[in-house]
Amino acid sequence: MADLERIRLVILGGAGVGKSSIIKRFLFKTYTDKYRATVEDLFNREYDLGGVTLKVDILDTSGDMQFPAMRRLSIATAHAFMLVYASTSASSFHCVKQCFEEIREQRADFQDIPIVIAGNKSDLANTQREVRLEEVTDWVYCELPRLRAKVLECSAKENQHVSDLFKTLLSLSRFLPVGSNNDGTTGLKRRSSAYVSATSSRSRQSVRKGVRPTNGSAI
Ligand SMILES: Nc1nc2c(ncn2[C@@H]2O[C@H](COP(=O)(O)OP(=O)(O)O)[C@@H](O)[C@H]2O)c(=O)[nH]1
Ligand SMILES: [Mg+2]
Repeated sequence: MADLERIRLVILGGAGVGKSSIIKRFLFKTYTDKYRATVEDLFNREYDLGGVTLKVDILDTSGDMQFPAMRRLSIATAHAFMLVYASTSASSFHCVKQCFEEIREQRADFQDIPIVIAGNKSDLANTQREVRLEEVTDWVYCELPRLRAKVLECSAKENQHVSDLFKTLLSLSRFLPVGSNNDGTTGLKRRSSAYVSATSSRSRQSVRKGVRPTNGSAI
């Protein structure tokens, strides 16, 4: 029987930055311009990594602070985070910094947790940009140099770099070969410490099961 690995990705960031759109683009290849606020949604997918079944849970969160208990639980149980801002909104980058502070406060192992910072709405950046990519990379690499973190710009609307966000998270989590990221880590080597500490946690949210990829290579 194949070995089973499990990873829980938690998506955080301000309201309206495109967290749900990124997930829907990635899992269901759909996109809508309509906005519907999220409370919390859990999706899951399984991938066959050649003898190892990788179960990926993706937790979509609300962008506001109305549900502090849910938020604390989501941070406590994450193996990896995607922090999303919109390149068109300076305040949304500020919100990402706040999310990171929450992670730092709650997780003693924060330096070991894979984090991808996603600058969404890059399709609007030519005309409406408020956050420069260098500003974000400076923040990550100067202020938080030892973190397992990467920054990527993306567009859920135009499907740019959306799957790269998830590939990078799994690479940083050591589940996929890092390939061109060239950061010295190697693939399928070991779990993050966060993985071990949260393995037995159970989700209390409603679960929407994603369709199992037939070729196991959607990521
Ligand atoms: N132009 C543009 N709009 C986007 C993009 N991603 C999401 N949106 C829009 O931004 C709004 C908020 O998206 P949503 O995914 O619900 O944000 P969330 O609150 O972070 O989950 C919606 O109207 C989306 O259609 C994108 O990449 N480009
Ligand atoms: Mg949402």
